[in-house]
Amino acid sequence: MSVDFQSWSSAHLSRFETVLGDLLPPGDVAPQRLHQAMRYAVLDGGKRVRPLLAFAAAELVGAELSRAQYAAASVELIHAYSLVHDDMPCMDDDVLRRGKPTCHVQYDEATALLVGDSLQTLAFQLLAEHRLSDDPQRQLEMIKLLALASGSRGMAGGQAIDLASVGKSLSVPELEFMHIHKTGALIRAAILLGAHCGNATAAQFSRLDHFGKCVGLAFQVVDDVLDAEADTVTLGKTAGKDADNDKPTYVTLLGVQAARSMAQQLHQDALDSLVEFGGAAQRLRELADFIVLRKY
Ligand code: GRG
Repeated sequence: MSVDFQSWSSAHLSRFETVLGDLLPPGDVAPQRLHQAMRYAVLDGGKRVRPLLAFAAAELVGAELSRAQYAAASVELIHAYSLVHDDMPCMDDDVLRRGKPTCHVQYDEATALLVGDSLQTLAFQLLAEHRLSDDPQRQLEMIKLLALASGSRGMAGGQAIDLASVGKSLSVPELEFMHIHKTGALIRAAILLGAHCGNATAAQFSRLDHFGKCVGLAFQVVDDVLDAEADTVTLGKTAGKDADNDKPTYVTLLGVQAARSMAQQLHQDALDSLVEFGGAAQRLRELADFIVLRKY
């Protein structure tokens, strides 16, 4: 590994910002307001954890960056759409996201709805129109993978359970089911899509799949702890929302200490699944560390 994690991620993030800017419709092209709002929702914000996971998985299996960038962008566009819709009054009703006013506050509700719709379809357009694999069948699998991870059997389904669980007490397995879908599915998809851009073997896929499941759930457990413990300025979104909304979380169910221990256990399981990759999986290890140790 010739460069440290900080330099590796900074280089990727700065290049990726340009890629996203080029892939999004220009703000001066009609319908201008919608295109400007799409750019507002996607550009210049967020930790970009999912794209970094896609790049790390792609590099691990020798995929070309020129292909992996579309896989990374497709996942980030789905993620951005989910945040825009989640913040709307009909869902979480929030005013702050990524340190700035939420999309419906900055624009209006109808525009925010269309922003989410348009980002979602753009994500699939990218996977369909760029060559991501030499094997067309594999590329179709990628489209299906993202669809399953985003839809009612993935993120949107997890969101539906989340909305229905307000004011209710869930068991730990029920909470886990919700979070594996709402948050975990897209994180897992980012890793697998990155790996699909190269020539990962079935055994490698299975290890990466397990890694993705562990870090996906760990991400949410840490998110629950941060929502309870961090402040709004650090998070760039309203802190304490889960308690305010009377939502079951790992913190309300288990307490902060047990939630932290659970995140540590998932972290260890994630690292264990990378052992056979040796040093080649260093970036994924570092991203797992970031996900669990992050402060925002
Ligand atoms: C509306 C279909 C639909 C789904 C929404 C992602 C989601 C589902 C809701 C977001 C609410 C939330 C706080 C989820 C918990 C974990 C999560 C996805 C946090 C946000 O992701 P980060 O921290 O955000 O990666 P940035 O801004 O860094 O990209």
